[in-house]
Amino acid sequence: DPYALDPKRHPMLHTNSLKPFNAEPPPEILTDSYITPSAFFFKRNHLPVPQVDPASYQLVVEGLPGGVLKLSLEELKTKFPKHTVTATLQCAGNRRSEMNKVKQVKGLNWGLAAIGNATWSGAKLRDVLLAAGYGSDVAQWARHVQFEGLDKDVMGTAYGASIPVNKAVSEEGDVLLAYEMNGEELPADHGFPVRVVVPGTVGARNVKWLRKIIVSTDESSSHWQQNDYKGFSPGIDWDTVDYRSAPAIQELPIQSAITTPSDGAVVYRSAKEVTVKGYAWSGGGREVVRVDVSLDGGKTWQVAQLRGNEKGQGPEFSPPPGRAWAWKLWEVSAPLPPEVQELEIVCKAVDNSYNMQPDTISPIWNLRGVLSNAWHRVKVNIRE
Ligand code: MTE
Ligand code: MO
Repeated sequence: DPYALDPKRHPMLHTNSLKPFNAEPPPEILTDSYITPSAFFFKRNHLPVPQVDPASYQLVVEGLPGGVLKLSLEELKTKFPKHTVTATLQCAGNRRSEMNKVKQVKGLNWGLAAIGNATWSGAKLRDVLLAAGYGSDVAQWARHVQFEGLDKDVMGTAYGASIPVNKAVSEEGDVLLAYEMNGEELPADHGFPVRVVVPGTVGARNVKWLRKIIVSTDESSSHWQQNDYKGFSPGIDWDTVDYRSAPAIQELPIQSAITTPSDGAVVYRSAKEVTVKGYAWSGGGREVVRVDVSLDGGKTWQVAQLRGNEKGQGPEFSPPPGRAWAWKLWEVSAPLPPEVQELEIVCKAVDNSYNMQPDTISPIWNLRGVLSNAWHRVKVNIRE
């Protein structure tokens, strides 16, 4: 069993698949703290977790005129300044189960918790590429930076992905070769000893158990870059899909969801009030500037209170423009409307480019069930 050495996991996680391990926390845990504890952070593995000896670990950087650069873990930690970034990571398949209800899609049936927010620390990818010989001459031809993991399938093929070179080398891109998560060494499930953290970019490009970095004219040739993690029209089915016709997902669209109350929950009239909580985030460093909440299916709306970041700054805190990598948690308390037996609670977020979520799923339905970001709706029963 290639999964026999996989690490232990928290029993409260909802498991979507055991081998490989894919699991998400109960949604309400996400809004208990701004930083998602690593034990509760969703885990998305395509393959067995590789066993890595930190003493003999080597990170390989290829494709630059200076030749191949090899770095030990110690060198990565000591030769480059350590940076810390708070960034939200979301799987392209987050909220796929809602899309699945409209019409069947192919993929793990994620709920709304395939997302988490952590502080990541490590060397900047930019610094490592510069040390390896990246310069203006390379910028003339280089277009992509490819990553390869140490995790392999039965054929020996490693997990791989790539990002545009501009994102990789930009001073404002904040791409990390992270060796810490939430102030501790990376847990095995999250990529020990080194993973790429690409803030604002879909989970799939945040390659874990990083073995190799390749500066290239081309995107990664891996299955996950070429034939997966792409969006299609609702009219495309498995007979007509052409994966070459769509770009690989990189920056994710605006997203929000209600973590509590849960769908089907009961509130008592005697409580007089209902409190609604959730998360909101947008890709590409775009900042969430507003979350609207409705208790009547979208007829009337109120503006939720946004919770700022972990340093105690309130909602008035703003990250540098274009570098809003972390989510906003939000909350609304409202009196229970009289004479109704049921609430249909809805949320929708707005980012600083005024991107908004679509109101329904059908127009964004796609055969792989990715990019599921319609208004989130939960029904709640009121009991006397
Ligand atoms: N990196 C490797 N090497 N192998 C993987 O299976 N899964 C990717 C990405 N990086 C994956 C990987 C996907 S699809 C996602 S959503 C994120 O890791 C999940 O990161 P997490 O498990 O730390 O939450
Ligand atoms: Mo993912």
